[in-house]
Amino acid sequence: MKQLADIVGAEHVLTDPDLKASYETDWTQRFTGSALCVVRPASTEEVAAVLRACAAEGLKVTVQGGNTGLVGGGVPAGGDVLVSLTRLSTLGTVDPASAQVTVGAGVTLAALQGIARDAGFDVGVDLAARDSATIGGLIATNAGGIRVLRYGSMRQQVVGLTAVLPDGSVFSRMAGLEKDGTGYDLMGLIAGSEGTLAIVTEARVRLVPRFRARAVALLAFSSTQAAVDVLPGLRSSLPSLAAAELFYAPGLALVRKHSGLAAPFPEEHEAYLLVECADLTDPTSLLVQAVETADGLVDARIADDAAGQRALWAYRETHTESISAEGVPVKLDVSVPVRSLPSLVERLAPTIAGVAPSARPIVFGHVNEGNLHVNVLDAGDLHEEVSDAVLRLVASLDGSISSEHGVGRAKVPWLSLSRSTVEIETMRSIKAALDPHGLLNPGVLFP
Ligand code: 2HG
Ligand code: ZN
Repeated sequence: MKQLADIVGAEHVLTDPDLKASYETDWTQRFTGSALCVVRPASTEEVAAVLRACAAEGLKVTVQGGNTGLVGGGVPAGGDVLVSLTRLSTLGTVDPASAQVTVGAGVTLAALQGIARDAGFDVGVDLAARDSATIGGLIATNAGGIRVLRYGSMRQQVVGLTAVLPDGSVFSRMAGLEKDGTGYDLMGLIAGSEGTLAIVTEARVRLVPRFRARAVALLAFSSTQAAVDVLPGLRSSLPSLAAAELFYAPGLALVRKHSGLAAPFPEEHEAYLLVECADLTDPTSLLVQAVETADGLVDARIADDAAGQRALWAYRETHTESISAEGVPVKLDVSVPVRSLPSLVERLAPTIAGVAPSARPIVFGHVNEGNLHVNVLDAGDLHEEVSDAVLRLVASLDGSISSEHGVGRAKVPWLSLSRSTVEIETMRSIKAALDPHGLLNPGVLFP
């Protein structure tokens, strides 16, 4: 501990239980672990020195960004050193020539969006936890969110990375080369490795154009199939399509209960699709036209002003907090090929009722990626059973047990439903090559 204090300063090594507490539990309250101490380095060099000191003492390390993860990946395993990266908060200056910017791992997504927008750009990734989620965590988990349809996940936004390997050596490729054909894609490998291979300390992020002109529509359908069926038409007629988010009547009811929002339509409908177009010129008339010609719609609302758009987004973006206000849910994040989405949704309720009859599933997600967030309230002590039943159903539809939240500690028992033995062994070989002593993020990813 003395050695860690020498590296980061005594005030940044927290051992007092009260001071450690907020780092030891995730915000959903589902995962808790006791850290030996919380260390808050402020530079790549300090992270490297902390890792060397921990390795010398045989201490394991868990890495944490904004602590907004949903699979327990950033919560201490117990008896390990928790390295919090929020002090790595350097904001670079946007380089307009390359449309890139360099930022520290502890910078929040909202702060990055702020400097990008001030310079006439934007960030390709966006998600509801933007005010707390950090760039390092977004990269480590290859976060997705609401813009994947247009710009891909976080991995696609990374053009440069500095990361500290478990032995304290530093990997740094920060030139921001858009083309680089020299061997393995190590940045792509570290992105999405959930802190099991290296600690990301700094990134060069590719920016996207800032589209100020927006139009948002909330579309109502009588089935998931109808909502899925309009997507190809929207995609082909709306080049400015930037988001397509799905939710259902039970989720909307919960959101309204906790937010006090008015009902969006005079009648309740089975499924809702929130779509957003973003462009240089006002996309409203194109969106109106696409909506008017779409088949299977039972109602629609379009907002062309910022306040109206925020109000429509609130129906979707307050799902997570409204669910948490009801209790601690079983939280699953799955994806299936889009054509199988209606079948998944149809089979979810009976599958869950089969193992937990009084459970209340709340489902929403990102339709373009076939990505459903399955939150199950009132599962009592049947969390494992519910997870197992849903994840097996997903696997039977060729889906993934974790679409965008990562495997963390929560999904480890089910990894083999999504990854073959050959794939898991290959991942283990990579882990053994980079982290032979299993120092980083013990218990995350691997069974
Ligand atoms: C979202 O899409 C996030 O809002 C959170 O991925 C999902 O709370 C969830 O299950
Ligand atoms: Zn999501």
